[in-house]
Amino acid sequence: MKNSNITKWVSALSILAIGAGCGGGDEGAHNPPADAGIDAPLDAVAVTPDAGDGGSCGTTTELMANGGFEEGNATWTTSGRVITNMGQDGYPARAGTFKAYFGGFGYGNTGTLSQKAALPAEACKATLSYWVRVLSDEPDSAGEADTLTVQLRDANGAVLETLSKLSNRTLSGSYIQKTVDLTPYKGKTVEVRFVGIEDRQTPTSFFVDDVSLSYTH
Ligand SMILES: [Ca+2]
Repeated sequence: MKNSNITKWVSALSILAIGAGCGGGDEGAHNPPADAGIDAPLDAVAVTPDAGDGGSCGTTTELMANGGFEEGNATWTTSGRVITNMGQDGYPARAGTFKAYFGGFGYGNTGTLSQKAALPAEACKATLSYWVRVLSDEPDSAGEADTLTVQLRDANGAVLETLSKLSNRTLSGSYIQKTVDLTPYKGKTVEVRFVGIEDRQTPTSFFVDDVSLSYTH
């Protein structure tokens, strides 16, 4: 292939990548459309930014309330001991003094934490993010003995998708950020639910802080 052709292809793909933007709103909106046809003349593939369902993506709105847990249990539905300010010395919150703390008991128990939010249909992108730290005394041979599952449920509580599964096999000495694209669920009321389960012995601690569910429009 001649270098000039490569240049044209790269240019065409760059235009597509910019044009796809947030306007498409669907999962994978940041990838060029599969049917765009890179053989098309350059004049034909120029895409207007934010084409599609129209909204610009300039404003971000936070839907989670008390996502950093500093107001204690307010706005969250919980079972078990989850939201706490204990353990600040060795296991501090990522920010402030409160966090969600699953497990750490070393005996069989389950803790849950959930909050619902309505994702507007006009959103051009919706994103869930949270920070998590996992410490465990489980030996390397233990397999996934203790788990923290992040579920997306509908307004009636039915599971739509398991977004993430952490365990004593996914340790992190400091808080790390997890991000999930929830744009495909725009127009729906969803529930984000964390479920921490420990088996009968040997503790694993899952710390969660700064949960955010936001959309741009
Ligand atoms: Ca906090």
